[in-house]
Amino acid sequence: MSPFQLTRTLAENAAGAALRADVRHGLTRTPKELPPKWFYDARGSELFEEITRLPEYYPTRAEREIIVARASQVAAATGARTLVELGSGSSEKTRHLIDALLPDLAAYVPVDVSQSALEGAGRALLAERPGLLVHALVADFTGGLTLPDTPGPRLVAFLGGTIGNLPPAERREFLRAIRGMLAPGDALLLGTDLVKDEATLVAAYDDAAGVTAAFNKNVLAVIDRELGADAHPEDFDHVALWDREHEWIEMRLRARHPLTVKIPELNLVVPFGAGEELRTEISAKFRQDGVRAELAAAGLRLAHWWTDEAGRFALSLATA
Ligand code: AVJ
Repeated sequence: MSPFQLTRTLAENAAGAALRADVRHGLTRTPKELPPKWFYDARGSELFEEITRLPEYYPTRAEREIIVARASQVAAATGARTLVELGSGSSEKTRHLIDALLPDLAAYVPVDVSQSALEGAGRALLAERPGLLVHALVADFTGGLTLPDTPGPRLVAFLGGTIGNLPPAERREFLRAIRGMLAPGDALLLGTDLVKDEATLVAAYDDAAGVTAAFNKNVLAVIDRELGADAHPEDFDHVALWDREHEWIEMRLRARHPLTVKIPELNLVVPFGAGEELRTEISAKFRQDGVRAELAAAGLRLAHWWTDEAGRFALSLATA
């Protein structure tokens, strides 16, 4: 058996159909809204990698610090033989986890919607870790997953704070779906960004170099390319704000003047008033009590809570 396998549970055209549905729904409602997953074409993924290196964007460095410090404790607590990573992207932080789980680790199962990201990361990893089975899944994991038949116990990792992109009701559903994938003795490793002072949070989503602004506007380029639309990035301003009631960051695109966006593939003309905003992302920030309660509501028990030295970000280990 080849040490690299790839299973696609996402139809080639599923992404296209989902984009059309999201754009039609999100741009014909008030207020206008698009889900953040459409940022991540090749250019958007590159811009996100650039964001993770910005001085203002602390979450990636903070989470890496925790993983490096705690990987051996994760290994001891879980004894995992299969590591499943949801939204694996470049798998960069996961390497530390994999190295701590070896030699018991039999399989690494990265799950992502991007086949190219999976192939690149999977092959790079294999070159360095011969003997490890990498079974990549091209899948949309938001509705739960059928996992390949690899040895337990399993550790499911969902890192980066990406769970914060889901509004509370979707988070509930998502955690329940993860719970449904776990057998007794399996565990979830969850990364969450933490509530902190507003200036630090806003700067992380509105950097001085304008990389996050370019990332935000990239969703317009995706719509233009995929749906033949005529949105112009220069007609919009990047907005990042802290919603203190919901304790989340919102990113928006604000029309600089009255304009229309034509979307021929949807037979749609979308008017924007001057200053009208399109919400493109929420990124929720958490507290320990909230994480514990959300896990418990899904039938998961918080077993470990680790933060970086500065207390900016948390890694939770939960058991089924
Ligand atoms: C990768 C989803 C965790 O919400 O902080 C970075 C994406 N958006 N800058 C986040 C993002 C703007 C990021 N996540």
